[in-house]
Amino acid sequence: MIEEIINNFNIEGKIIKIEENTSGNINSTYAVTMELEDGSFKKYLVQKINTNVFSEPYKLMKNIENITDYLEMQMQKEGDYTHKVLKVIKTKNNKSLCYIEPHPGERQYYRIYEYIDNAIAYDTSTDPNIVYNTGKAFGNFQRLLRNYPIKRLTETIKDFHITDKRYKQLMDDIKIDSEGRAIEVAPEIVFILMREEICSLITEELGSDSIPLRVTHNDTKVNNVMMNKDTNDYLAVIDLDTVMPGSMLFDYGDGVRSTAANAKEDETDLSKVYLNLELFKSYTRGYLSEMANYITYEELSLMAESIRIITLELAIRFLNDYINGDTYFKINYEKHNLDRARNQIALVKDIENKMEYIKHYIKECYEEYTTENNFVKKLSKM
Ligand code: GN1
Ligand code: MG
Repeated sequence: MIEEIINNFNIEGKIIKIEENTSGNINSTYAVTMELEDGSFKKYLVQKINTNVFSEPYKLMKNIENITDYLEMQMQKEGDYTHKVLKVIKTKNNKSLCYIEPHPGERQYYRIYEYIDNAIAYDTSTDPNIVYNTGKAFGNFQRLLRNYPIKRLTETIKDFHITDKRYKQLMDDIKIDSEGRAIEVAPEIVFILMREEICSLITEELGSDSIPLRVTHNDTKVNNVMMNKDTNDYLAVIDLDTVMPGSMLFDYGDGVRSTAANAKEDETDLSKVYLNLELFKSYTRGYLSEMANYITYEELSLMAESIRIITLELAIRFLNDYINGDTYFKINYEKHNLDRARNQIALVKDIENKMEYIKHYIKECYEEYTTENNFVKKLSKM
């Protein structure tokens, strides 16, 4: 099947290897190696878009093409030839996607990216340098896109990080309890109920001057940055499906949640699940080294809370998917989503215990990276 798909694209050579990459929770990804006529090899990334999650794949690809073109232009302007941008390969009919119909009425959409050579994506990392560079990569991404006209972007998933809506959805689905699983997760439900008020802290003001809509990535996990294998500098930000208007707070918070957690998202030994403060500091430094001069006072003051809010949001989403019978995230075993939810709840608890330290460090780091004018203006309000 992959062969049939490749044939539709503007790609030379013959397939010699197909490897599945199983790290994503949504799309299916394959690395394909082609042998060219001169005997050299070229690799590509083939992805099947999950249309359950992304219902308008062509609009999604338009976003990606717009963003990658713009990023490339900005990087050239800045003379940055070290870092890379994802490159979309077009079909022979000059389309960004090809679709096949393996069964009548079932359309599958595929896209292809050029493979980024000499790169590696980590699922977790305990190396402060890698974490710093991950924060820098996402900070750089936002900085380069800060003047992009966001009206040109489609919302690929409606209300993606509207945490209070996620909360409400969970509460509605608990009432329906289609799988009869609610009783089993009563303690988790209570934990979330007790935090209702933080769910709207960011979204209430989202879109105003104080928490402006920006071009955001919305899935700033450590494995969504390709790192240079030799130097551990970042090479490129990937997984651009959820790039859309949003708040920098969710990107920053999710970056810390994902890179500074001591264990994987589905670790079941909860004694291993905590926020590693060294890594939190590295991520924050990387991020603010790019973005300190561009954030508002309100954004700055909510950065610490954003880590807690997005982690709670993930707990809500995983638990909701468990309650609904696991229809959204890919699972490897029956209680996978429940384990993920419990893991995220453990992380929220630890973040809460460390909140004062987190707040203090963000302020200190901001002072270090911002220019004097911004600094005086914003800190005088704190
Ligand atoms: C999904 O597919 P992946 O792993 O990049 C999800 C994110 C979650 C993440 C949790 C479109 O991302 O929002 O934070 O799982 N993506 C979508 O691991 O829902
Ligand atoms: Mg991903």
